[in-house]
Amino acid sequence: MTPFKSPLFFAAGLFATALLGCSNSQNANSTEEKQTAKADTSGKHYLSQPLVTHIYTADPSAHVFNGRIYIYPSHDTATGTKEDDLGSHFDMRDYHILSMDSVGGPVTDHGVALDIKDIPWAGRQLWAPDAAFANGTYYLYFPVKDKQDVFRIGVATSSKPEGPFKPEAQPIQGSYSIDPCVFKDDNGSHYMYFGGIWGGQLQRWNNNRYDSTKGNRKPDEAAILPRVAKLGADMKSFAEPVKEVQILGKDGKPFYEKDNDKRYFEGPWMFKKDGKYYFTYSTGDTHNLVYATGTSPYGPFTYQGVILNPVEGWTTHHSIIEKDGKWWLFYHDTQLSGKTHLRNVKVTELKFNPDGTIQTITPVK
Ligand code: FUB
Repeated sequence: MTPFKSPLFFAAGLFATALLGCSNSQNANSTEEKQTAKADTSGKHYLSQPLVTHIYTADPSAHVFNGRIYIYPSHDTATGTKEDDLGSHFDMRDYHILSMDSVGGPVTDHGVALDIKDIPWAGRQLWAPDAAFANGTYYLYFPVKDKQDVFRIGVATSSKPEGPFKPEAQPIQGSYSIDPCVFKDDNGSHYMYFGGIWGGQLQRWNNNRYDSTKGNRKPDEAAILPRVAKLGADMKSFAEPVKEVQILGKDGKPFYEKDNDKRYFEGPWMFKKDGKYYFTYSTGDTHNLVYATGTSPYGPFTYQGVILNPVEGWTTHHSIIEKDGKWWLFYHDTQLSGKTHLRNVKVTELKFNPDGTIQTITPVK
């Protein structure tokens, strides 16, 4: 996660849409949130428009449950927390889940699904969540700093996809850092991918041990890798020690930190198409959403290319689902606010070439 000094952040203008018929006006909880709908005077062409405008939302993890699309986003809020290079201004305190029958249809905001005050071990900063369904139960996975200010990943359960969710008393044992993505393979096994560098603290973890003094890697050092662990049948524990996910360049060699237009930063997602595993992620400080492919959920994955060119705002984060024979990319930008920590989720179609490669999308012109 993100320093606030980036050129993209400062360049972001103020633009918004006045007419976004699909949003629900409930639950806006700050003056700033209520003032989001402004006329778009930027002259820019956005590929798509925010899914809701009454609250700020980011990091959309989309799933199809019972034939309906559910989106599990972060709920960005203007709490007034001072900006810093570790992303303290991303000071989110609850989750709202959104849903819609199909892309382009009305979007429902189901209200607060989980509040930080109800998570016994949480300190601050509820970041990008994900969800899964198994055992007749919906599971919400969420990163939050514990009371020692170390990011851990928690789990909460509900009988409904939209919640409300009840959190477990402790984080998942052995979990750390941010951005959980839970993938269900064809054989029913679930895997959690996670990790984010800089504000997400992944650089402090080596061999699953925490060292608060470890800083970011130097340009000629090996790039930090995302992590994976198979989930236990209870969906609340890891069934194995956390492993690194190898990402290789097309030359078969691992990336260095200086390969920052391709190396992993944060925001993992996994999907499977035509028997191939697609591991997708954000390159962070170069603002690309990229993908790598492999033949096992553990990797190694070979870098293939860019899915989404940089959006407005410093962060970029996504998910990919198939619904009714089409593939959809959920992402965010800062169209409504022009502020890097007050984002809005969007969706656009994702297209594949016959050989399985992905057509690069440009989100704003
Ligand atoms: O929303 C907070 C953080 O910003 C997420 O965890 C990252 O992926 C980035 O989008």
